[in-house]
Amino acid sequence: MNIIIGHSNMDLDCVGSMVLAGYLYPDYVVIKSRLAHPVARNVLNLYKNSLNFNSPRILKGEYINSVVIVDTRTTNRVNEYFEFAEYTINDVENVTIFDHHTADCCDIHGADLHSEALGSNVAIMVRKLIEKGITIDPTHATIALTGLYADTGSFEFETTTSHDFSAAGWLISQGAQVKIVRKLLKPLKEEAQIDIFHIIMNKLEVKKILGNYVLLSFIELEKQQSGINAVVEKIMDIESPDAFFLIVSIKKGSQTLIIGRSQIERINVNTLLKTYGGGGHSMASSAKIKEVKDPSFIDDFVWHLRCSMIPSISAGSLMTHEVYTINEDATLLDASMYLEQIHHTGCPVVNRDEELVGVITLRDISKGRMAEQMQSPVKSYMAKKIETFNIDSTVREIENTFFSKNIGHIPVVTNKKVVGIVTRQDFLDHINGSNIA
Ligand SMILES: [Mn+2]
Repeated sequence: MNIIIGHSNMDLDCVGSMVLAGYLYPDYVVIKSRLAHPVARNVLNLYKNSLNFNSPRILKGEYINSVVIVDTRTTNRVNEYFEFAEYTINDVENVTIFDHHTADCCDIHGADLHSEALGSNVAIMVRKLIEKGITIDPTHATIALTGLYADTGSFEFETTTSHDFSAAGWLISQGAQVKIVRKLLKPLKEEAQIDIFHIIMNKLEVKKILGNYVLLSFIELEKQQSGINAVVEKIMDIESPDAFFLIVSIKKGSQTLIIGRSQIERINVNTLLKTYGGGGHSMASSAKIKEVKDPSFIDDFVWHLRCSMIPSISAGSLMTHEVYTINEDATLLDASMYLEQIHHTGCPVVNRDEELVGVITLRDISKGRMAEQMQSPVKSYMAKKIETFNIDSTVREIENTFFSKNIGHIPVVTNKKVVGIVTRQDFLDHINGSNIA
């Protein structure tokens, strides 16, 4: 027998990839995991008739010749499928893998690995279908597109590539319906999810860890609840932290679940949760600890983050060190000539002790010119209430300032002295990635 499998606890991208693998290997039997994410389960139920997914039970006593694996490359995520077989994945002769978890190490020996760092695994499958000139059924295109949306966060995750967009285009050309995708993705349908949402929100803790804005929540449940991932997504949407960790202590089966989400490349939740035996993506990962933790665990966990996280970029690393300042007693005429000489539209003003006292701009000077006051000192026309950063101001604080205030450059101050300046352009260069230290 030849089979197609995904990973345990199938998600939408996994289901979509399995469906598409069925077109690449039409005579293979698709085997489903016993576990599926709630949103994936909805899709499995709704499309039961057009999905020919089989239980792993049918493998009992069968000899498996070839296996196609999608959306994972690790043994422990496929072991479940071999429960009924008398051997493991590493005993199978022909293994072909299509997987986008390029950061994971492939421990399935001798496998033919098709690995591409795309936002969704579905996009890898679509590329293979296009190469082979295979067309697909509109319903299957919709299911695949749903997986693609899920794993790219509707194209908003940083891992999204141009191939994900192209693959989405191709799926739509095959008849995929975006309006159905939207319905299938919609989280928080069930009352229980809304309850959990409120429990998590009530326990939300905000921590600034090495300049990163991290949210944490520790909750205790009697038994495992489905649909928590969707709740986590919702909270990411609403709160928009750099990262969010939900710790769920579950009495029944004595276990603790840690779910991690990140929206910036610097915080790799997959690496951070590896310590607890976790697995997943750099942006979404989870770990299961086989004991019930009490709320004090959150302190241990924060300590772990403090030791392992990459510090956020701060004003100190973004700023331009060379700063032109002018003395508060200089005249407006001096200041106008000085600004022209340094090609700036404004600069910080300092007192005799080199301490920052204000900012003077060409606009302030022109007010003085209109009042024929060009011999007046800078200090009588400068802005005295000014925005400043300190060396440790985080990118998030810098972003907030540039988003909310119409200011082009902001002095960085240590002990009242100007040590640098962060300009709008410095910030734009940073978010474009050209200035990431
Ligand atoms: Mn995936």
